[in-house]
Amino acid sequence: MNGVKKIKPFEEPIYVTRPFMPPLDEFCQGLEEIWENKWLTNNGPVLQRYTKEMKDFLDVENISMFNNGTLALQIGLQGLEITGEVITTPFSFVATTHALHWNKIRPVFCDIEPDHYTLDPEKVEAAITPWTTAILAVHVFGYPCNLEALADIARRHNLKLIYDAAHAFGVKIDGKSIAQYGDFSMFSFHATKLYHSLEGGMLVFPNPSLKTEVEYLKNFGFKNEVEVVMPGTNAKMNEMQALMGLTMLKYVPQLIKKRRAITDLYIEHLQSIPGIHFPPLPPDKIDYNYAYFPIEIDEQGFGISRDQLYEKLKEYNIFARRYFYPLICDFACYRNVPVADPLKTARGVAERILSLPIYYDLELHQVERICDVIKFSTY
Ligand code: T4K
Repeated sequence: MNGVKKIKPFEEPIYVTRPFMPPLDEFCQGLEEIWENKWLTNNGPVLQRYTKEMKDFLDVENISMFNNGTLALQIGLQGLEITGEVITTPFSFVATTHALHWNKIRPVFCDIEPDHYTLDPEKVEAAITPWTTAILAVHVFGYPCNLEALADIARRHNLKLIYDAAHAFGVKIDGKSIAQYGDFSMFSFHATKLYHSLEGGMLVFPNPSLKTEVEYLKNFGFKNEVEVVMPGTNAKMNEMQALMGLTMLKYVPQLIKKRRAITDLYIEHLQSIPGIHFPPLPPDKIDYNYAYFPIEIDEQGFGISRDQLYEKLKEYNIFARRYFYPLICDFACYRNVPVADPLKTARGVAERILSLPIYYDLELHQVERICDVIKFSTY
């Protein structure tokens, strides 16, 4: 008899993620203030408070808030005046490369490491040309890149080092925020992230002079009422976003704790299943944020392919996602970008990867049921 038939599909869809919603009354208190003072955007008082609290939270001096992570990244690149070629990963959300494209920068796709899917420093070094100006690395799924090796390459070759830290909010290395690495780090506060501001983004950078530049760029280039000093755009964070971000900040430890419990349970139930692999947890010196729970399906060992499992889960109302498949270099708009490296690891991972549901409101008994469906999916 087919074992899996005995497991009932979920009545409500289980998505790969759901946003955490802070207590409504806390948000409403802030809304009353916004209603009262009628200041909705353009560096309002809530954003100013939020910015200050975020600086304290991360223990950093220089930050700038944006209406989303994509524009933050685009503007950061423009602020640093990056041109020519930038070495980057094909294993990310497509916005990473789009931000280069919008700055007329040529992406150079480079392979990743097999364990945590971040840029492989050896491959990065091999991809450097006279036109290379920067490395754009991604802490994909919140796993820190090989920070020391990348910093060493950047220093030796005089390149800028930029981190797309969209997934890495809350990650620390030896107690220091991951935001404190590189020439800047970009964080996304999109609704699907473990910590969000409805939509939102943030740049963190060590050099205070970048602040003036990015603040102009995100506000049409205005220096004051009558002076426009550069052709900027509109990428400001509004007061509703700032309020959500501010309200959420104190919940971050609690959100990470729950995700850790979910991760532990997935590992406990899935680790002995042949053909299922997952990245090792980062070493002890890293406070990980458990942003995603990616697994790799080896069809030979597991019995069905990643795509068959993905479809099977849907029958049970479970909507896992193939983050990140296809690789960015395989999207129509980037297919013509020359790729020197065969991207062997990235191609393999993209074929096998599946991100399982993980979010604050996911109950542990639901995680067990998802694991049961996976376990019996090959029967
Ligand atoms: N760099 C990296 C490495 C990134 O991952 C991202 C964004 C960026 C840059 C750009 O940052 P932003 O400009 O977005 O700030 C989602 C997110 O839209 C995207 O922000 C995120 N990465 C990417 C990894 O995931 P989709 O197309 O998978 O989202 P969607 O709408 O299919 O949502 C996934 C699931 O989440 C839904 O099935 C249900 C649930 N959901 C979603 C939303 C929007 C909710 O329950 N409520 C919601 O409001 O891209």
